[in-house]
Amino acid sequence: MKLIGMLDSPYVRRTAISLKLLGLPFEHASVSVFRHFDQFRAINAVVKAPTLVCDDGTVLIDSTLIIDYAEALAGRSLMPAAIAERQHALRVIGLALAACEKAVQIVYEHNLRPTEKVHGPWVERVHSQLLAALEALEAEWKDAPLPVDAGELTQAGVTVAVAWAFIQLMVPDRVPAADYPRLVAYSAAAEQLGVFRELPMDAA
Ligand SMILES: N[C@@H](CCC(=O)N[C@@H](CS)C(=O)NCC(=O)O)C(=O)O
Repeated sequence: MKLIGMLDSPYVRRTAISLKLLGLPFEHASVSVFRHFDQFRAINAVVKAPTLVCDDGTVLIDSTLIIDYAEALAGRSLMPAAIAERQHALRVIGLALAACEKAVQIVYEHNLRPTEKVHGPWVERVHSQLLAALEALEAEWKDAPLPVDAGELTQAGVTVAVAWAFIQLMVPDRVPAADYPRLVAYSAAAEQLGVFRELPMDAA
C-alpha cells in the first residue's frame, strides 16, 4: 500500500508512524496538496492528505480512518482495550487533533489569503481554541509515562507528540512552549525514538 502526503502534515505523520508501529510495509510518496496539486489530484480527486492507496487500489482518506483500517489489517491496535484507558486515550487524541486543526486554520488564514482578507476576529477565535485544547492536553497528560521505547507507544502518545512538534514548527509565536512543560518533555522524548527519527517532520 502507498501513503501519500508530506510528513510536515501532522495527519500524514501520525499515520506513517502508526503504520510502522503496526509493522505494516508501505511505500511513502511525499506529494504536497499545495505544491503538487495536479499530481495529488491524479491519485485522489479530493486532494486530502493523508491518502492511502490500498493494495487493491481502494483510496482511503482521513488519518483516523486509515489507522482504523491499518489496525484491522495488522490484527492489533495502538489503542488501550480497557475502558478507562481507552476513554482517556480518546479524549487526549481528540484534543491533540483539535489543536492540529486550529493550528492548520491559522496557517491557512495567513498563507492562503491575501493579507487584507485575513479576518482578525476569526484568527483570534481559532487561536483561543488552539490554546484551550493545549491547556486541556497539558492537564490530561500529567500522568503519561515518557516513551522509553517504541513498544510502549500508544496512539495517544503518537498523536500528542506529532501534534506538539507540528504546532511548534508552524505557529511557535502563538504558543509559548514554557506554558506546556509536559508536552515539551513528552515530544522531546518521542522525537528521540527510532520510528520518529525515520519519519521526520521536516523530510522533503
Ligand atoms: N481530519 C483529516 C485532516 C486532514 C487534512 O486536513 N489534511 C490537510 C493537510 S495537513 C489537507 O489535506 N489539506 C488540503 C485541503 O484540505 O484542501 C485527517 O485526520 O486526515
